[in-house]
Amino acid sequence: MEAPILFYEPGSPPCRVVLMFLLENGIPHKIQRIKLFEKDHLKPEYQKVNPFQKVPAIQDEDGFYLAESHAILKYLVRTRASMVQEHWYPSDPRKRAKIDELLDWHHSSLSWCTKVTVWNAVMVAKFMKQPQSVSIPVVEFALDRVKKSLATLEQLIGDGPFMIKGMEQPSIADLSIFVEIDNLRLLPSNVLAYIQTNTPTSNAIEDRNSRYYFSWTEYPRLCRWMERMRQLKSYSQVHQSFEKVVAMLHPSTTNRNAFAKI
Ligand SMILES: N[C@@H](CCC(=O)N[C@@H](CS)C(=O)NCC(=O)O)C(=O)O
Repeated sequence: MEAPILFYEPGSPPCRVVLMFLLENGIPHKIQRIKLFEKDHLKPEYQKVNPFQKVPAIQDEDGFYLAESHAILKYLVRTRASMVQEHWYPSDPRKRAKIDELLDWHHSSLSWCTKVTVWNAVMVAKFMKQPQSVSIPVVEFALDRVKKSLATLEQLIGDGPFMIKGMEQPSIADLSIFVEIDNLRLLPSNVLAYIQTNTPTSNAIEDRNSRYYFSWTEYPRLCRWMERMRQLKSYSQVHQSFEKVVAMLHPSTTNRNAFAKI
């Protein structure tokens, strides 16, 4: 079986999910970089790879193309069954159904609010330097949904090591949700102050009652689970540039070290 080509942008959480999965399972692959800022994904030649014009996508043998990270993960499980460790997507129908449930919830409820918040607070306000074009009510709504989603996950994980009850190792749902919310480390603790004044996050740390206040300390079980997920051997390889951006944006906060205290 030929190595699939992964169309990849390191800044994209679903791309990082697929790459981590390939590396964790030792699946041979090639990477073709798609630079979103250079609009590679909108070029006519990419249309045949992914008609939805997003990353990730893969090309398998015989010019078979597939987009959507969750569809790609399941396809790799089915076509590389001998390489993929059972715990990622167990054949037990109930475990599998619970994984599917979480993957669907990720797409319907989690990913839009994390993307809207990070996109506006970090990409538009900070990197593009256009805070005036950020809609504050939209960010407020999305951030509220982010916090509700994290609170739901905090309940769901309970005292278990991973998201699916009874599982001692991570599934593809753990992987997808983990990378999505790990991306929230790009956020400052006071999102509004950051957008409007570009102040360092520490200035607003006391304002815990603000609707715009975001803190990992409210989700201690989730933080422990995230630390567990970061132990996956592929994490650092795939997140090198992400970690650099987090360190550059929030040099004064202990960000990841904060987890150790929780
Ligand atoms: N549901 C898709 C999400 C894909 C997606 O939104 N990718 C973003 C990068 S994270 C993208 O390609 N954005 C480019 C655009 O929308 O123009 C998946 O899980 O693969």
